[in-house]
Amino acid sequence: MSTDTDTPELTDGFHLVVDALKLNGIDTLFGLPGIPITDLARLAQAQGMRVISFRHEQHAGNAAAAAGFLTRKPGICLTVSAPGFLNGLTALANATTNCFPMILISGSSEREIVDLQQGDYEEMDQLAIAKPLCKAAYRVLHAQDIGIGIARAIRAALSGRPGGVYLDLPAKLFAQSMDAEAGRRSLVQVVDPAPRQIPAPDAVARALALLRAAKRPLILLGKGAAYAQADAEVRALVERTGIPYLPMSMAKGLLPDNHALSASAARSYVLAEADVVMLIGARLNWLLSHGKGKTWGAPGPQQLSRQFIQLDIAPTEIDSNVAVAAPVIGDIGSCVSALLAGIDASFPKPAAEWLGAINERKDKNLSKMAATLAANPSPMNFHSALNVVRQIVQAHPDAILVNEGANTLDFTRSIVDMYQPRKRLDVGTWGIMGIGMGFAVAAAVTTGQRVIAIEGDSAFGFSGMEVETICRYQLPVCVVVFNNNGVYRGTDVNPSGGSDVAPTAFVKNARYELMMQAFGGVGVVASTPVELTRAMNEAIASGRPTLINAIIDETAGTESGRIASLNPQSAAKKKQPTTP
Ligand code: ADP
Ligand code: TZD
Repeated sequence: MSTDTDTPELTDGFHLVVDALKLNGIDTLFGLPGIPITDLARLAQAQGMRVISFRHEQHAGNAAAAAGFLTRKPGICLTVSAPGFLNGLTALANATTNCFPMILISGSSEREIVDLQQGDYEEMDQLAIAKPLCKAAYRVLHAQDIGIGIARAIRAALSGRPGGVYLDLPAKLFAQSMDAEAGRRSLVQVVDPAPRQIPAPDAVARALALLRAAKRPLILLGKGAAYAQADAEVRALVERTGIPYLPMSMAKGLLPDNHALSASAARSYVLAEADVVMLIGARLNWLLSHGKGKTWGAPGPQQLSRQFIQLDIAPTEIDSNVAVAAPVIGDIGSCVSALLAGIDASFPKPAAEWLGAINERKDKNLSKMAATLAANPSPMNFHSALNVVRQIVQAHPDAILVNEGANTLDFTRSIVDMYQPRKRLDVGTWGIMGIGMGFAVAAAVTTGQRVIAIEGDSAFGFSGMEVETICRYQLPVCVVVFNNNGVYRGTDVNPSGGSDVAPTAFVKNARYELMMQAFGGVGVVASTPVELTRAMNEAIASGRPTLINAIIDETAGTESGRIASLNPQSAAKKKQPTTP
């Protein structure tokens, strides 16, 4: 194409990056501007993309990761060089660990100077640093390669096991200009970025044979199954086979938690007793005690004879911790559909004895739980506060629940039922604090639904400044800070008797609600379940950014919550000092 004056129309690196992202259906950037990407963010907004600016790159990165999980499109995080890149890198590594697709795009400084270590502005060999921490890392040096670079990044993030990809864009690239028509032709619209992977028929037959012979079968649903968006197929598999299932935390709601076949309230029993366990998009990592040990029953013939079926897209995941008798490799949708094709009305239902034993334990545990939830102690404890959240989520099953903390995490996971797929976002595979506000922003921006963030007071602190971001974009996020004055609890004292407080203790009675008020949002204190109910209902009804400072008994909860066994304790400190 040519202009009136016959000078060729030009494009440049800035435009090509935005055009390439838009061509691939990416409509949102999460980031933090600065040299050299300020104009990129500005142009993206000018070109109709949603650009969500954060106060710290880690939260922009967490938002991108959550957006990737929710949408099956890579979430994009845009940062400046060196420190901005490093701030985003934690989120990229976390996304990779969780199998969420995201792309961290960072500007970088002059290659010639960086590589000779001559001391450039924000000098750092970012590509080399990113490589071991993500699924793939690329650098684009020429404007005409931007299309290919972004296509490779999208494919790497989405195909096979999803994960984080780093894309390094040096400052010089953005200003490089080229003929606009040649630029347009250099862009790539990625065709079928997450190809279906059909499992082998013999693998499916092997899995079906094992299931058919099982006496005490169990299905374990992981966040890979939630991510796959094969909701109807997964539900059909559970219901047609009649096999009880356990959801991992982010798979909660894939089938409603009050489903008759949910074995959540009999978790320890089913893990210890099941003879055939079918994992669907879940890894046998620490969250499942690596498939062995006392979680999986007393050592002995029963544990040794347990057999695993594993549906996963990553073949190397199989046998990661214990032997898997029937691997089924493919995408969850294709694997579950293939299994369903082999399950007709003649497929044997699990023994009534097995289902009866599970139901008996469920009933007992659920009535015990109901009694605990009904208590109304003063001050509130985790249970009485979460009883409110449980009812609010039941009344608003569309809302997305973000959850982090230690006790706040563990109790919320077990008390608050989820009713729809992909409505629960939490600390994931690493148990990482700091995902809260980034995930909440992404959930609100990508789904338009109400978001409820249930946050330990320590957990909230990691991303608390992003309440300004929530207010700035007027997002319908209701943050509930479970304020018990410290990391875990607020009761520790300085063992030396010195004037510093204990390492786990915070300022007592902190006014977290004022943080939201500072930026024009609603800030409320709730000391009772009645006050908490009122404040949450108002937040949901208005959709206004709200922070509820929920006052929790500072003696409630335990150190490290339910994973205290992973917390080494000094034996030496328990000994009496020896006299010289
Ligand atoms: P959880 O923490 O819920 O147990 P994990 O993150 O440990 O779940 O496991 C998720 C698994 O799902 C990973 O092994 C990953 O390879 C797999 N996975 C992710 N997406 C898909 C998909 N679309 N199809 C098949 N497997 C998938
Ligand atoms: N830093 C990071 C990035 N992740 C972590 N998981 C931790 C530190 C260690 N940690 C936990 O594992 S939970 C937690 C920390 C600091 C906070 C617990 O306190 P809380 O929750 O106030 O958020 P509860 O509900 O009061 O226990």
